[in-house]
Amino acid sequence: MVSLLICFCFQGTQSLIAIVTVMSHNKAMKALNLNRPILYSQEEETTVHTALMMKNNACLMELHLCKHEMKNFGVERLCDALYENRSLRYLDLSCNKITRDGVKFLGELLKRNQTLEILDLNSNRIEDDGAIYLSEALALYNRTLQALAVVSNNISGKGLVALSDSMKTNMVLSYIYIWGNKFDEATCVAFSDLIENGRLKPNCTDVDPYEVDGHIYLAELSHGLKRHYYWTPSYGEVDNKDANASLAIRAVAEHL
Ligand SMILES: *[C@@H]1O[C@H](CO)[C@@H](O)[C@H](O)[C@H]1NC(C)=O
Ligand SMILES: *[C@@H]1O[C@H](CO)[C@@H](O)[C@H](O)[C@H]1NC(C)=O
Ligand SMILES: *[C@@H]1O[C@H](CO)[C@@H](O)[C@H](O)[C@H]1NC(C)=O
Ligand SMILES: *[C@@H]1O[C@H](CO)[C@@H](O)[C@H](O)[C@H]1NC(C)=O
Ligand SMILES: CC(=O)N[C@H]1CO[C@H](CO)[C@@H](O)[C@@H]1O
Ligand SMILES: CC(=O)N[C@H]1CO[C@H](CO)[C@@H](O)[C@@H]1O
Repeated sequence: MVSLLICFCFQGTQSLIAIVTVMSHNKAMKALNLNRPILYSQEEETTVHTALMMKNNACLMELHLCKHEMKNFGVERLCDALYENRSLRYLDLSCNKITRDGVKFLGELLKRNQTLEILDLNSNRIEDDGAIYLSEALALYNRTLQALAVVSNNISGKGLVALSDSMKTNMVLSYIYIWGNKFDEATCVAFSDLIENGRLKPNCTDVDPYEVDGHIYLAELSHGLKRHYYWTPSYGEVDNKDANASLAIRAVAEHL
């Protein structure tokens, strides 16, 4: 079985659609990086085509769709395709335009299907309501998601505390990245508690609690989800092994 890595970082819409069409019937590729295409349209065509591809593709485990100008319409199409799909483990939707309405579909996906292990929503705008949808899915239904990143999503204490609460009932979610949101004292205390009682390992998040005059604050740590990309140069073993999506998944699983 051969896994290939593609990084078509600067594809235009047409060539991206062509790639995605070819991928529909590809049986070997385990991971696909379509980050940062040059888009000339606001119609979310690339997302719609990628969603169609995912309906047919039965082997892709890792999909990166960073900076696709994806909005709620696109997320809905993608989730529609993924409800039925059982192979995708790592979905990267960072740097898009997903709001709380789009996150509803992802929450539904987490409730209905149980294959996703890593979900990257960094730099969208899911806000408190979006965080709460995700928290509900994670707290009540489960249980495959191991890593969630919601860095820079304009989430305030309400949403962040809901996420921390979901980690008390969901024992599988082990990596959570929250920097760049609006931390209030309740957030700082909630995450400090998770870390203190061992539920959240200090190296599985991007915040580090500290105390000044009886108040808890969170400082930023450089850890992030990106180091789980299987092609990340700092991921030491890439030289010895074929680029391999399961490496990324394995890397997460091994650190539980
Ligand atoms: C979720 O996981 C918990 C424990 O891991 C289990 O008790 C519960 O039945 C699961 N719920 C669903 C909907 O899978
Ligand atoms: C962030 O969320 C608040 C509501 O909590 C809203 O008033 C504000 O406009 C949002 N900011 C951005 C940049 O979207
Ligand atoms: C996290 O720290 C533990 C020890 O506390 C270590 O065993 C583990 O390998 C570390 N994981 C990562 C991802 O660095
Ligand atoms: C992919 O990675 C897994 C886990 O390290 C390994 O067992 C497998 O042999 C690798 N496959 C390829 C084609 O390198
Ligand atoms: C692995 C897997 O289950 N892939 C499915 C993805 O979705 C299509 C369409 O629903 C299925 O045919 C594949 O089997
Ligand atoms: C593993 C799993 O939860 N599969 C579910 C994915 O979604 C379809 C459609 O809702 C269900 O039929 C599967 O049971």
